[in-house]
Amino acid sequence: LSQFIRNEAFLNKVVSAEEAASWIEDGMNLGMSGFTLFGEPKEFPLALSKRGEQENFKVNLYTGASLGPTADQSMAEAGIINLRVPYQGNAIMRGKINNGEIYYIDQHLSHTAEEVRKGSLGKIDYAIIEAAAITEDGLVIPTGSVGNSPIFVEKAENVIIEINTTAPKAYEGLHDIYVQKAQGERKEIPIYNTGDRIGEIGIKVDPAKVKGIVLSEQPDIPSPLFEPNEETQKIADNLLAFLANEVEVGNLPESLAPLQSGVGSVANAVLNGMQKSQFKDLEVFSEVLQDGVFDLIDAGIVKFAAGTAFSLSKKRVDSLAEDLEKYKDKIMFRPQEISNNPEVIRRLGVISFNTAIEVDIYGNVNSTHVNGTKIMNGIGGSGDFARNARITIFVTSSLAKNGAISTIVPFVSHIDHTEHDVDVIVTEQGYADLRGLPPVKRAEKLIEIAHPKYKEQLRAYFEEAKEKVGGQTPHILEKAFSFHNNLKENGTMLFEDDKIKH
Ligand code: 0RQ
Repeated sequence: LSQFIRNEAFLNKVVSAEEAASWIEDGMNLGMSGFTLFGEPKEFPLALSKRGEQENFKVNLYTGASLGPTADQSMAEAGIINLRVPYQGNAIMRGKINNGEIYYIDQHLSHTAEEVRKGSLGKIDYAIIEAAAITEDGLVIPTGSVGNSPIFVEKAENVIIEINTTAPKAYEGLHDIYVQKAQGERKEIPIYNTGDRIGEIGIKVDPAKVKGIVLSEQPDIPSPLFEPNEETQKIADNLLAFLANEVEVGNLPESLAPLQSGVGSVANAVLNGMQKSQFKDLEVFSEVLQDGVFDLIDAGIVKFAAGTAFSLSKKRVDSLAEDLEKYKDKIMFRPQEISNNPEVIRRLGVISFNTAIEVDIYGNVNSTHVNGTKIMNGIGGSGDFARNARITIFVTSSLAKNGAISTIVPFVSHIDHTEHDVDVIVTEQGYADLRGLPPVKRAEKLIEIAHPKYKEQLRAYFEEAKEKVGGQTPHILEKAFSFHNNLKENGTMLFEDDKIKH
């Protein structure tokens, strides 16, 4: 035990997960570590969920981002969550949010720490943080994510630390914990290069606040492996063609600019594609580091990658301890308030690419809601990057649900990223570079990359809107959701021929 808890002040605090769970009361606010299934406590939430099966209580759960089966899922199933903030991605939890059993605040991931600091989410009763070790100096070493753990620990009345004895030793030294000061005491965040180290290797905690230490042997849960398929490959090829053109015309060097990539299949296909590209000496300034980043480091193409969390497949989880030793000086995790910070994103000139659910003909992007109503996951960090990046790219397949849905529509049913934030849209049909174009010209470009079976319908709407209504951004409001209404009534966005002509 003394190799994990190296400071005596903490040694006599070890308790069972059940005992720690028994301290939680109805209505409490819990700040938990964890981000994209990495770095979340596991024994504690399982014990709390078990208690919830016998007793009636609910808590508000704040985290970095999405948690996995042992936390988000087990707690949702046990019915013990009142409010969830700021991101989730679990099917069971999503269902309960959409049927009204759980409240959810879908928040920019760089904002949550400041909301906690300001007190607008209430006081944090307990911070529950997974750790690889507690050092001699009393620093808590996080595991595969930092997320919002520093602010939760700072503001919490009580802290529970879950030491994961299976965590790779090389986590120690990987993190760069810089905590933003309160308003009035702030200076610039001194990151001028992706790899600048500005903080400590762990989270400072007052031993008096640590009420208990729980031990865990549960490893992190791997994410699915996203192998490129024909479609995601085409989207990736189109995005890479856009970047290659930027290099060719002299807008970007071959090292591009620090990259942020969303999670999922297209992001992985793009990173895969970069292995065979002309780009070199790349840097990653992102939120989540997935398999593709390690592959690019292996291939000598990425020279440094900073983020706030891993999201890795089984293969990379299995080799993580070895990879971390190998790449210790090439990878860094910061709190999400810093990894996603607008000031730093703007200073470094990040190129960002994230996935859209739907895009409208003027370039507004919906990343979160199906048919304007049902939440999918959340905005995550996509807004932090989209508003502030040097080039903001969104990718999507032009069709969803076997062609019943066109992802390019007259008007998005929910707006996460406005036309003012969006530079380039990429589908398997090509890319639309919207930079420097007014709305009516953006529409021309966007209709070009819609699926051929929906192009005529989109063009008919656009032409009618220009002719009958006109204006800066032509819309016929009665028909702006005609695609969505048709989907609801007929199971497809595709009109019969006579409707296209209106
Ligand atoms: O449905 O799961 O039933 O098959 O949406 O779509 O194509 O598998 O794509 O997994 O990359 O998810 C935007 C949701 C895309 C994700 C989103 C249906 C589709 C499928 C998933 P099924 P795909 P992905 C970094 C940045 C927001 C957060 C973000 C996301 C399912 O990327 O949550 O960017 N992004 N964070 O069939 C109805 C449409 C649809 C649709 C797709 N127009 N209408 N259903 N689907 N388009 C990460 C973090 O911040 C942590």
